Amino acid sequence: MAIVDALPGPYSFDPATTALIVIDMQRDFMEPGGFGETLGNDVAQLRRTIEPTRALLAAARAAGLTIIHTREGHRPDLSDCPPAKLNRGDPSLRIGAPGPMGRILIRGEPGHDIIDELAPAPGEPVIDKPGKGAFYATDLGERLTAGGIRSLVVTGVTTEVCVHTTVREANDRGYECLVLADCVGSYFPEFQAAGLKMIAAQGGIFGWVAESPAFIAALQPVKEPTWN
Ligand code: C5J
Repeated sequence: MAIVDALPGPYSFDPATTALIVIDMQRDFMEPGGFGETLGNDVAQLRRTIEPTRALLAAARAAGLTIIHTREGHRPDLSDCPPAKLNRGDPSLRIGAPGPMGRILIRGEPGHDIIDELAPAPGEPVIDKPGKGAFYATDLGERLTAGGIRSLVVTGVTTEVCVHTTVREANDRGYECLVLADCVGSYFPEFQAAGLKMIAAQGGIFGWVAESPAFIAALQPVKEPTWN
């Protein structure tokens, strides 16, 4: 077992049964003109996560860790986007409207894809999800079960929305989750701080929190890669 210095205490994991999940590092959230900005957010707040996540991906690939990427988005006919989501808030461009990077949050459009810096490597699964959580209406759970995965290292954006929802879903399903603080980002610094605190509070009510260099230092090569 590898051990990471984390909050609320040491996080133990077996690299052979651990997956790195990179949540929604898409242009629509990370770059000007996308969904995040249409909601009035400053995308610059998220960009500090890119370099640490790039280093993390390189280390995880070198160790043979299972790596899974997710993207939030919808079918072109919006049949998987509930009206409650479509009509929520007061964005300058709604989901499905044409923007500078194509239709907002629609699968197949440039804005929906993962930023070039963190592009998935060949063979790394990309899970398309219509909701905030990566388990809802996807085959993530089945894939993890098939791969014998029991621990999840979670990164991505945004901390209090899709990262939190996924960690909560995973926690209820029995996964041991480690969230890497420098590799998750929020448009709101106060939500970033509170979101991380909420995970590790009460003895790790949802999981553990650590910095990516501590995780990388603890990472050992997977002897027998599971399924990617
Ligand atoms: C949001 C996400 N914030 N990936 N999505 O709408 O967190």
